[in-house]
Amino acid sequence: MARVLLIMPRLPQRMGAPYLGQLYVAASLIADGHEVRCLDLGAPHVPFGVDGAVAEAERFKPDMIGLTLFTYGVAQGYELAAKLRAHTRLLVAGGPHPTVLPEEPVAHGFDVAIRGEGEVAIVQLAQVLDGRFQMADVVNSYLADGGRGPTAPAIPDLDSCAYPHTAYSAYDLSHFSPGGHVVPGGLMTSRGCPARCTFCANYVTGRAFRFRSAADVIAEMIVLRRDYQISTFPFWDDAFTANRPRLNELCDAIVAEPALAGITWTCITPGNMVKPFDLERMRRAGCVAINFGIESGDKRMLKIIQKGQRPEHIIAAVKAAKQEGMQTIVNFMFGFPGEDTESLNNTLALMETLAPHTDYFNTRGVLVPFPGTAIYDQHRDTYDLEGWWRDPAMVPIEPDITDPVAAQEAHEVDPTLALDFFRYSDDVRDLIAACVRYKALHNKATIETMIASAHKAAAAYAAEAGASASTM
Ligand code: B12
Ligand code: SF4
Repeated sequence: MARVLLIMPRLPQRMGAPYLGQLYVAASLIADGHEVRCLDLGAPHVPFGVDGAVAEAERFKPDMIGLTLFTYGVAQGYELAAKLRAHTRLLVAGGPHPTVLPEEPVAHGFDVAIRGEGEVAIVQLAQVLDGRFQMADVVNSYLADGGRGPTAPAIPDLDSCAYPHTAYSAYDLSHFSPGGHVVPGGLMTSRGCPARCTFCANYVTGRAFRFRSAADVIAEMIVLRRDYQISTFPFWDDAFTANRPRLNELCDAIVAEPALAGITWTCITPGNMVKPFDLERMRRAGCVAINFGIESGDKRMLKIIQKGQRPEHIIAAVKAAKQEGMQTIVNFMFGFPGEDTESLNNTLALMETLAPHTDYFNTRGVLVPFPGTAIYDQHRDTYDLEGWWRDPAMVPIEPDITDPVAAQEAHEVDPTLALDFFRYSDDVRDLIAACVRYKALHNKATIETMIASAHKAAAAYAAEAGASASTM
C-alpha cells in the first residue's frame, strides 16, 4: 500500500473547511487501502507555510505527493513542487489548472499531471507504486516522459465515489478550527453544468450534467448529521436545479427521511434554471438560500457571454425565492471584453431593481480570464494574456479579516480591476469600480441589519430573563 501526501497550496482567500476536490481524491485512496495525509496551506489556523509542508514530507516519507492546483496560486504550487521533489518517488499535479494545461506542471518538475476528475487516476497511480498497475494505463495522465494515458470520460456513476467525509481523518482538523471540530463543508449532489458561459473555467466537472441518486445523497447527509452535527448543508453543485425530475426526487426524499427532519440547505444555480413553481417544494425540503448566477443586466452582454437568460426572468425568479422566505444571493460580473458604459449601466440598473429582494451580492466580480475559457482563447493575443497566472504579483493574497463588516469594506475594491486585463477605458473602469462598491455597500447594510437584529433579540432575551428572575 502506498503512503500519499496531498497538499493544497495557499489560495488568495482562506477556506474554513477542507477543499471538497481534495477530500474526494483522499477518500478514494483511503477506500483502496492507502495511507493518506492531507495538508491545506490556506486553512485558517495552519501554523506553517511552504517550509512546514516540506518538513511534513520529510517526516511522513510519502511514496507519492499530490498537489491540487488552481490557476490562482499555481506559482506557489510550482515553488512548493521544487522543494518537495527530493522527498518522494512520484510528484503528481491534479485539479482545475492541470486539467486545462497539463503540460505546464510537467514542465515545472511534476512527474505526471492528471486531467479532470481524479478519483480513478489517483488510485491507479498508487497501485503503480505498489506494482499492481502500469503507468502507461493511468487514465487522463500526462507524463513527463511524453507518455499519455488513455482518455476516460467523466465519472458516469457518481454513487461509486467514496464519501468525502471518510477522508476527514487524513487532516489535522485543528488547522481549520481551534478545537479540531469538523467545520461543516459543502457537498455535491451533481457534477457538471449544461450551460456554456464563455468565462467559465469549469473544465473538471464539465458540461454534461450528471447526478447522484437521491438515496446516495441522503445517506451522506445522514452520516454528516449524525457524526458531525451538521444541520445546514451547502450544496456546491454547479447547476443544482438543472434537471427538474431529479430536483423534485431529491427534495421529496429529504422530506421523507426522518433522520433529516429540520435540516436546511443552500444551493447554487444559474438564474435561468430556477423555476418559480419549484421553489415551494425546495423550501419544504429545507432550502433556505439560493445563489443565482446572473452576471449581467445587459442583453447584448448576456448574448456575448452565452449566458442564455433574460433579465425579466431573473427578476421574477429572485422575487419568487424571496417571497418563499429564502435568502437570495445574486452574482454579477463586470468587465467582459466589449463591455461599455451602456452595458454596465444596464447591469447597475438590474442590481438596483434586484436589491430590495437580494440579501447578498457576490463580492467583487471583475472578470479574470482563466485559461481554457472561450474568453481567454478569443482574447489571448489581443490582450497578451498568456501566462499571467505564473506571475505571483497577479494573484494577490488576501489579508485575513475576521470582522464581517470590515470584510465588506475591503470588498469595496476589487484588486483584479487594477490588473487591467482588458485595458478598460477610464469611464468603463470608473463604472466597474462603482458597480463593485455598490455590491459591497449593499452587503454591508445586510450584515449591519442582521447584527442589529441579533443584538435586539439578545437584549429582549436578557430583559425577559431579568424580569423572570425578579419575580422569583
Ligand atoms: C465549491 C467551490 C469553491 C469553494 C471551495 C470550498 C471547499 N472547502 O471545498 C469556495 C467558495 C471556497 C471557492 C473559492 C474559490 N474558487 Co472555487 N469552486 C468551487 C466549485 C463550485 C466546486 C469545487 C468542487 O468541489 N468540485 C468538485 C470536484 C469533484 O472537482 P475538483 O474540485 O476540481 O476536484 C477534482 C479534480 O480537480 C481532481 N483533483 C483535485 N485535486 C487533485 C489532486 C491530485 C493529486 C489529483 C491527481 C487530482 C485532483 O480530482 C477531484 C475529484 O474529482 C468549483 C467548480 C467545480 N465544478 O469544480 C469552483 C472552482 C474550482 N473555483 C474556482 C475559483 C476561481 C475560485 C476562487 C479563486 C474564486 C475567487 N475569485 O475567489 C476561490 C479560490 C479559493 C480561495 N481560497 O481563494 C474555479 C477554478 C478555476 C481555475 N482554473 O483555477 C472553479 C472551477 C469555478 C469556475 N467555474 O471557474 N470555490
Ligand atoms: S452557468 Fe455557471 S457553472 Fe454553468 S457554465 Fe455558466 S458559469 Fe459555468
